[in-house]
Amino acid sequence: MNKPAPQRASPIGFSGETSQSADIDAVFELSACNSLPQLDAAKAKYIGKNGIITLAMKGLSELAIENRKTHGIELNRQRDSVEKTYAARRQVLEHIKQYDSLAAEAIDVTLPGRGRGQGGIHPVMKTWQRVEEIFASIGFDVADGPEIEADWFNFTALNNPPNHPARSMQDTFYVDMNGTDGLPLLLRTHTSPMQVRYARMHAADVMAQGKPIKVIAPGRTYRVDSDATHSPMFHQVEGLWIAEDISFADLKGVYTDFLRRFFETNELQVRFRPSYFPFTEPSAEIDMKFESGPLKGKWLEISGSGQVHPSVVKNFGLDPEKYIGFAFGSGLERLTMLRYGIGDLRLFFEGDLRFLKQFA
Ligand code: 2NL
Repeated sequence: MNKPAPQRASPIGFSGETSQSADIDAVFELSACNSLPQLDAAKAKYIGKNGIITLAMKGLSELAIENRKTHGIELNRQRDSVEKTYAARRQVLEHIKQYDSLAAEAIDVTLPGRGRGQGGIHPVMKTWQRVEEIFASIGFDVADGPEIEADWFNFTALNNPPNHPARSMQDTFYVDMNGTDGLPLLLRTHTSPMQVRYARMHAADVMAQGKPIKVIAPGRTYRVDSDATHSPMFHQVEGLWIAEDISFADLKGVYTDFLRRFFETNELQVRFRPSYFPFTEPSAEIDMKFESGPLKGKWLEISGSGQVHPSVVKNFGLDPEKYIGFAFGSGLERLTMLRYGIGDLRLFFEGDLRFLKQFA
């Protein structure tokens, strides 16, 4: 006689013939559930209101009295087994759920920051840094000071006559506020006022200890001027060396050394060409010529300079009969353009990343 193949999915038969237990299927099914709703549905299938085991329990009353007890015990065991499996699987799924949500919230502290562009140093600032380094290495102090100046420091102390065009509204930005002298404050037109301040602060040391005034003043300067070759704000570095015996020969030596180091070549020449500035006498333009490279053979204007005018030395608080020296003033934009071969001054102020990134 052919025995029917055991049917795993069927509950205990009321006939008592089926030895297969519903709880074995339930254990398989519940253990394979991958979500809490799926697990709840599987539990309901067996021990819910109309679950297989529940219905079998309800059917107990229809059994012959002598079978009821064994079937009842068996069904209770099956129900307990389903409940235990349910509880165990539920705990596992809850752990997985918690682990997943923690993993989703986790921050990888080793990842690089998002959306932060890498900044870079502006080419004019690179020049500023190089200029400071080079002059500091040959014994110059670096001085920094106010960009809003008093008339006296910017003009009068520097021998700038009252009728000079630099003092006019067309050339200088005036501030709507007066200084202690009753004259309007202004945006400094050069960094010389800082050197005047520095010289006056150190004049006593010069006289008492014979310490020279040896300083550069780099920084922002302002003039009412705006075209292809002039910007209302530009950068300057001025230098000043005052002692008892500082001459044009020292100026030529210092400035030539500076240029050779700044442009990283010894193949350049320097010449002085007579000029005029109110604060120096005599005055000279410094020209330079590369003897190699793309700018080879052309004399280029690079700086103004001169022997500091005796009245200016006097305004430093020093005796012009005893103290003498030189000053120079160079544009940082001009130095930068020559060093990198930049043809248009306006590129420095437009903030175009295609230009700036080349220096980052
Ligand atoms: C120019 C001219 C120059 C100076 C700047 C100076 C500073 C003091 C005293 C005397 Cl405190 N002179 N500075 C001297 C000569 C020329 O610059 O047009 N530069 C681009």
